[in-house]
Amino acid sequence: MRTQVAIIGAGPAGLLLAHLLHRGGVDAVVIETRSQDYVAARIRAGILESSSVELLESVGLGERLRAEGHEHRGIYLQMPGERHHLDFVDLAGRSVWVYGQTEVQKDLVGAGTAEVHYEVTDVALHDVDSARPYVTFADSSGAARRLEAEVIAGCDGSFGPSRAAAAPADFFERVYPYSWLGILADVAPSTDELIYAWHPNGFALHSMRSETVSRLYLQVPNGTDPADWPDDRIWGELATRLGDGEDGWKLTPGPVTDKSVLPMRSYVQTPMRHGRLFLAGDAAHIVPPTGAKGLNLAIADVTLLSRALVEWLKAGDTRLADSYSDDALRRVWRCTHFSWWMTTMLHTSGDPFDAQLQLAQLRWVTTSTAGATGLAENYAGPPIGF
Ligand code: FAS
Ligand code: PHB
Repeated sequence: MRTQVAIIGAGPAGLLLAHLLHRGGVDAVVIETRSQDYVAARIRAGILESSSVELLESVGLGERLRAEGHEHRGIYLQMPGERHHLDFVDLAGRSVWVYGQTEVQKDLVGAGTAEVHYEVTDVALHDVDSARPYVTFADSSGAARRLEAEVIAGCDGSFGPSRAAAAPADFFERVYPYSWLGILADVAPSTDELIYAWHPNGFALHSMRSETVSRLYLQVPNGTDPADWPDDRIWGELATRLGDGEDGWKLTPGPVTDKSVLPMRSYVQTPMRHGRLFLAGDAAHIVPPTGAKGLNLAIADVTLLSRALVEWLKAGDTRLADSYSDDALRRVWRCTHFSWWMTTMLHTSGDPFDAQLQLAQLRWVTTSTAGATGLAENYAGPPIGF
């Protein structure tokens, strides 16, 4: 098999890259270990920055988003006895959109612009330092295949082979001493916009997917078994941490349809390129989801990468390809810092000094325009390619 760009991974980074390259007249082939149904059903991110929405709209992927997504002006920050609204549009001139990653994935598959080989195995990258890199794998029938390309894009997330193939590289990692227990529930959200709550028992987040589906999270110790958290225990703890009963506010429970535990860590691998192998999305970096950045960073990476590869493979101009890693890492580090800051500000450690520092930060960002603007600018996100 031969193509111009071999893309490993059919998550949002891989599929969006294939879509953008198709629009730029560059051929690509995507290979994916999981089945199409499995990838489509994975429950992941829920928030799109304005710049992500504008990008998706600009390439014909915005119709359902605009029709079914929900624009939010901001978020609530909560401490025991007080809830403050931060209006990102007033503070930073930008909103965010609630539109699940599963929906983005559905729109990307629906675009029909990517050639994807699902359920492949034994994927290996070869000669990434040469002018003729290639990927070997077994296709879904078990037949050995060789995909020759001019460039390989590693969009295979945190457990794919591209990270190692991009070595030698520097990597930076921070593992947090807590995880998130996340639920999906068939119940209307009890809030109009997201609530991020600090509580002595631990962090809680009330998000949503639609008018009838809520998405909520609880800080839990690492290694928590979801089986130890029956639905009524989850709803009880969410009610406590989110301030059920305060100022007449009620958290309405409902049937839980999905329950999972997500460990929290920050990871950045630099550079995001090695020879003719380019990394994008979770293959290059992981952020704790407190800043709602993971999916948006993947979108920003492949927007830059697609422009670089079109310039290179269509016009022979390698300047954007040569600066891709530095260009992408500016946003990656900005978002890595913000995700770390939101995480360490909102998750309790049991240390009373930490707790006072966290409350002082929260009081600052909820009472000072300067503090609130800083949070708003980062949460709503910088323009792509800043
Ligand atoms: P992805 O991991 O989505 O896609 C990588 C793809 O590569 C996968 O389909 C995988 O099967 C495939 N792959 C792996 N190895 C391969 C191989 N050897 N060969 C071929 N294919 C291979 N972000 C948020 O903003 N908010 C959230 O609430 C949130 N929740 C999350 C929950 C979980 C459990 C996880 C893991 C992540 C979550 N994220 C969240 C982050 C998430 O949204 C990612 O940022 C986003 O999926 C990044 O997209 P990709 O880079 O495409 O990586
Ligand atoms: C979600 O809706 O899944 C979500 C929203 C905001 C976050 C993390 C997850 O910070």
